[in-house]
Amino acid sequence: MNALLPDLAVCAQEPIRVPGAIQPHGWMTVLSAQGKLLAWSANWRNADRAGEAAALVRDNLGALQGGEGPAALGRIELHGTGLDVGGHRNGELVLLEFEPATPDSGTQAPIYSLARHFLPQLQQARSVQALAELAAAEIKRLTGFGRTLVYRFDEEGHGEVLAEQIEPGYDSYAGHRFPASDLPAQARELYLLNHIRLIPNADYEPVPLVGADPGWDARSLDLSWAGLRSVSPVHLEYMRNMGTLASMSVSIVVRGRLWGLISCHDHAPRRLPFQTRAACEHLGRLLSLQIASREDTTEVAARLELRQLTLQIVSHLADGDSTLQRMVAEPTPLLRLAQASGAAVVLNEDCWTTGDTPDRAQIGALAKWIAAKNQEVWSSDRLAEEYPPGEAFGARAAGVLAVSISQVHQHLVLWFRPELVTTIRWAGDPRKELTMTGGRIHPRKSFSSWQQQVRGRCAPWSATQESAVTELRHALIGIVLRRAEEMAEVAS
Ligand code: BLA
Repeated sequence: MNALLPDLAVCAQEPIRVPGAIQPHGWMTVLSAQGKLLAWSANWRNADRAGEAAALVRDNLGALQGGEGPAALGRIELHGTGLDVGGHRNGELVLLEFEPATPDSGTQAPIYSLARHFLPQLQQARSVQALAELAAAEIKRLTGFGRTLVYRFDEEGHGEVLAEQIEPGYDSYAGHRFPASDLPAQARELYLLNHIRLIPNADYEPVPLVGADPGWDARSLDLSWAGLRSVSPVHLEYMRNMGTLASMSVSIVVRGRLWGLISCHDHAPRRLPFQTRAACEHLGRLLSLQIASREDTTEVAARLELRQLTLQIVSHLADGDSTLQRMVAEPTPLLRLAQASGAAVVLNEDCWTTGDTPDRAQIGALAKWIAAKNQEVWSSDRLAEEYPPGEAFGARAAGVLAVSISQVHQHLVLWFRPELVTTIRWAGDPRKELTMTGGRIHPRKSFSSWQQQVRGRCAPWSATQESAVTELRHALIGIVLRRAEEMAEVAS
């Protein structure tokens, strides 16, 4: 965003899966597949303790599958202290995680309330927005965090806050945008795999892992699935700058993509028992499925409508012996197909228009420029950035969608959309994203609202609209070919 700032790609280089350390709210013991003690966290009293703790769950390890998150292995009593145990396999290794035991919630277990109350509510919600609001409220109820947010990533990776629940004393981020660089690429990749992380206290000292073999490299141990994994120091600083001591985030994964996150904050440290975390992870999965289903329904309805409009346009043309310029004589379906405010049919040097468009000479020049790209479909929601003469079109045509219907001739249909001036409310000025001191990167310090006005763009052309005009293109080519054959027959 600014040449003076260091390259953000630096952020993506931090090897967050192998920090060689854990957070101090628990203990870790690492065993070989044969049950031999290989490594432990330095906060055990000594190696014997780490081994004793592991021995108490040894009989349960058979249930652990590889490639999955931690499973609950029950509760142990170690020298008078109750510990909840989770474990997972990672290749040849077994990683055991121990946390101070919390009272058992029995049939009040949070997972039951999800099935009984939350899922039926989700199923009744009609929009993605309504789903997000329900999820923000439910996760707040389950966890008691002071602020819970549901945010969605846009095409550029920025996070847009859709729903929020806050307690008094918490700043509101509702409607704000968080820059993509807050969450670098390797973290997004990890969060696609492991759907939940909890940082009970951002002010912690990491606890190193030590090996039975003094030559063992703690940074060789993959902690991708470990709940206790020590997190990036840059992110811890980010949390402290935000006034957040505890945080949890849950991935929203739709069709294999990281769609967004549920993010929870608290001014004070906060721990959550394993059962609550499992319920939150489950909530994330329910939400993800419901979002996918709402998006599919919307998509199917949109496709159906666009197909009907395409038929309307084509049947009108196929009726008489009219040529393509007849399309502008019945502008309603043509404009609705692309949700445009103007359209033009260009056949070589000739041009017919309807609605708000640049003038004919301008369209002619633009058509020539687009035709030279030799693409079947081309679009831009910020035309003047790519085609400087487009500056002169002003607010009435900030974006264009074009289909080319001949490889030989300059035959195009173009749709225009007016400028849509939008205001983005950033949670902190993204140009002050990060600073570098003493070779170390620091995240931004301020999260206060900063407004950016975006000009010169139209509403983005959707993939559904692009595929609708592609379909129209095929139909038009069919009509043109049939005409040519008929002409040939008449001539012969
Ligand atoms: C991680 N960044 C994160 C996480 C969140 C955010 C949620 C996941 C960890 C967690 O659950 O707390 C960002 N937090 C947000 C956003 C919102 C929020 C967008 O509440 C919006 C509501 N961060 C920076 C810069 C760098 C950076 C400049 O700001 C890099 C130089 C790095 N953020 C960074 C890294 C992680 C991260 C490396 C991964 C932390 C880990 O899992 O180890």
